[in-house]
Amino acid sequence: MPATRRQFLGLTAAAGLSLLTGCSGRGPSAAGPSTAGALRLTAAPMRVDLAGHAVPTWGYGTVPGPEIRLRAGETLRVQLANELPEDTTVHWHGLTPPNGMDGVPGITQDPVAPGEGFSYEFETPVAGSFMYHAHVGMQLDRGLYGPLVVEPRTEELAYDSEYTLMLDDWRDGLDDHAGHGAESSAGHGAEDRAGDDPDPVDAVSFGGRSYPLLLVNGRPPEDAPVLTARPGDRLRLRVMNIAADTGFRFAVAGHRLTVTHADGMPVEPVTVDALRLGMGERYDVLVDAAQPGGVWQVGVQPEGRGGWGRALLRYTGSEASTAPAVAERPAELDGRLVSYEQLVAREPLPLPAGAPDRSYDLTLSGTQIGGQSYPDADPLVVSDGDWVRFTMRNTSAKWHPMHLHGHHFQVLTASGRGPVKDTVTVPSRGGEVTFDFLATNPGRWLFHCHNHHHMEDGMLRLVEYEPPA
Ligand SMILES: [Cu+2]
Repeated sequence: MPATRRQFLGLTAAAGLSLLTGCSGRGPSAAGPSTAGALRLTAAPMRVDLAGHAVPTWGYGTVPGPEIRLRAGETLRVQLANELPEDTTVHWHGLTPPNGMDGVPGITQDPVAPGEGFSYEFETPVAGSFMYHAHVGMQLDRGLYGPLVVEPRTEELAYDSEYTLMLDDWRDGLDDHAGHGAESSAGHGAEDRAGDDPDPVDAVSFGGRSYPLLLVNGRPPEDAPVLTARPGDRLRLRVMNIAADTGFRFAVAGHRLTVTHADGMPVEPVTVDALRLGMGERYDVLVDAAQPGGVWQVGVQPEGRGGWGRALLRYTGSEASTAPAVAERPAELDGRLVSYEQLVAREPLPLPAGAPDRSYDLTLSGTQIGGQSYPDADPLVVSDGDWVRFTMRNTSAKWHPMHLHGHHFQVLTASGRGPVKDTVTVPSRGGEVTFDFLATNPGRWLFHCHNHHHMEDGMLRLVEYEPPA
């Protein structure tokens, strides 16, 4: 294994590496209490520097929070300390822990009160690019999120360095900074309801609230994070959408993207010009630094609203090169977009032959799932061992990224081997997506839209395992 691959150049890694536990490859210690060596994650009020404006927010010390990185089969141990003035929990987005570790207040655990703590501990057998975030009310809309990477025991991909890029929409703490880089298609307080807004028919829109800033790794476009590459290097980018209300298009000027993982799960490599990520979705891509040098725009464009986010790809030896203008838009954003139909799972779910044991047809309408809004909603009942199929048809005007806790599902595509994911975006105005999963993780799990405003408005159902007969 080349040494360079071990140099994790994640832009959040400086904070993360010093906090890493259990990443030595030696495995968890057999002796001592389980909290020994636990990563301490403190949720507290803080300030984040947005291009020179220090604005108040809540976070885990930095925005994003420290990168948590471990290897497949190791045990995640996080000691959460709550120094916020209200309850909190941590959810491990995309991981499939036992139900009691899933971090959903009132469903899988008691909320963690101010001044209290909670120990999260579970094995992480599946490698991938994941995220952690608070799961109480709109806390995610602040800075309470971070990246979580589980490395495989044996890395099959060859690359020289890697970066994690977390894309976010931001308004926290900006109330006193009106006009600070603000550009929004909706006025402040122009709160929409999914499904009855005036979007043009062909618009791709994931939300409608006002977000003055779009951040990449906690930084606005005027203070863009920088990825560096030597000519000829191959970079791995883990691109994650942690926004509350914004779907993004993502491209690197002058470079193409080879998709290797969807929501952390491996797919047959597909080379595209741009990604589209609904909230909660992640893609791993390889980027060949095939240009002779220069500084290149990594463009992050919100779907269906104004605003702009970016990072920069800088070739070493190009320090004197002029950086692209802040708003320079890569032409690749209009190129070939990744689609679920193009993606073929390298490790499909072991679905049996025949037909699903249970099927649910769920219309997404407004902020209802199957005609019901939580908490006035029936659980979607499954039995341990079931092969379950969800078919979603979206009749609203918003695109809805639907996220299932505790399970990976397989998206049904023409190939019969669609990508294995945990969040899937259902297009608006008649868009339809079907996925299958195996009910092998008993408990009560959330199935919800990852637009947190939609979720707060009730776009959530519980998937509940029947008690064993
Ligand atoms: Cu939604």
